[in-house]
Amino acid sequence: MRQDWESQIAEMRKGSVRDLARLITRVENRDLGWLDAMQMIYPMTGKACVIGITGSPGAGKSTLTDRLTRELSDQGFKIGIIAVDPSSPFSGGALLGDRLRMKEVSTLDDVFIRSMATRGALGGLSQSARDVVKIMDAFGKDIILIETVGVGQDEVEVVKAADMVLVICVPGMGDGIQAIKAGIMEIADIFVVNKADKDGADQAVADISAMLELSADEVSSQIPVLKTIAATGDGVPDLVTIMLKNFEAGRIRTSWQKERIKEEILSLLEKEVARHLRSRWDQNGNLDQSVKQVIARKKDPYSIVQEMITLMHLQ
Ligand SMILES: Nc1nc2c(ncn2[C@@H]2O[C@H](COP(=O)(O)OP(=O)(O)OP(=O)(O)O)[C@@H](O)[C@H]2O)c(=O)[nH]1
Ligand SMILES: [Mg+2]
Repeated sequence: MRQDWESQIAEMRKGSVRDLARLITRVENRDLGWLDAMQMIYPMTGKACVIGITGSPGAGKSTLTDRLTRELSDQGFKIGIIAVDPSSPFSGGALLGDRLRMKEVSTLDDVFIRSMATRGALGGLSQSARDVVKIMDAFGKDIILIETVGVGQDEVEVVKAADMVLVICVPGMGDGIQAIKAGIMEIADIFVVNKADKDGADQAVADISAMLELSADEVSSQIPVLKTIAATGDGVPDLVTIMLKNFEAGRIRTSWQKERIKEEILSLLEKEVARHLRSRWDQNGNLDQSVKQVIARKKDPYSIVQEMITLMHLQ
């Protein structure tokens, strides 16, 4: 089993896109030995810059991601894209839309796109995104763009995996900047007012700038607010320049690092312990047994949990 992972990782490192895709799938599925595989991959990571792109539905995130990819690709960067799809795995509509919009960039050399459904991720969405980031990093991607709608808590967690976060707004939102979750505004490193071809773009820039000035801390008042027309590519080169400058200046979220790693270890542990317990219980029939006892009112769920905790020497 270990050998199997090892050879796939070696092929991936040699540049096999097929093995890259399969590795991601196997890790997402939590195939046997996935933790070992990630252990092997981890030392190969740490090079890629991760950029979160978020904002309200339809703000133009995919279109902008496409433009950014082309621009960065032209400059010689190898790009990975993670598109977090807000729809359920069953509808797949938006997924198809994103695929179509990103079709052009997907044919570029050195661009690899991976879609991810909000629901159904075995290890949780944010952990899945973190795993995929690491695998793409080990593959040799320089920049990894993560597109996600900034609506749910899960999605907010996903962008927290990024070193830099772009929040995409559109004109005419007025107070509607609040349409984006408050938590998202706080993690923005760059604000982008997209669809600047529409009325009210300058007003939107002014609103956001005013909001940033209101917040007392110095960092917020230095956050850039840019206009783009993703549909035509206007403003995208300037955005790229600022993004690259931020990276060079080391203005990335190292402040989060500690929290992020702590959270990652805890959530991995939580999920893995639960998964192991569940599969062991499924196999030895203890869970079924306990359920029957509860139905017969011989036991209650609380004492069953208490017994398990004692058994695991957690208490
Ligand atoms: N007028 C105008 N339309 C734009 C611009 N950028 C994107 N659009 C259009 O806005 C619509 C939504 O664009 P997407 O890129 O799919 O937006 P999104 O934020 O990825 O959407 P979701 O992923 O569904 O939340 C599309 O019809 C785009 O063609 C722009 O700069 N100006
Ligand atoms: Mg999209």
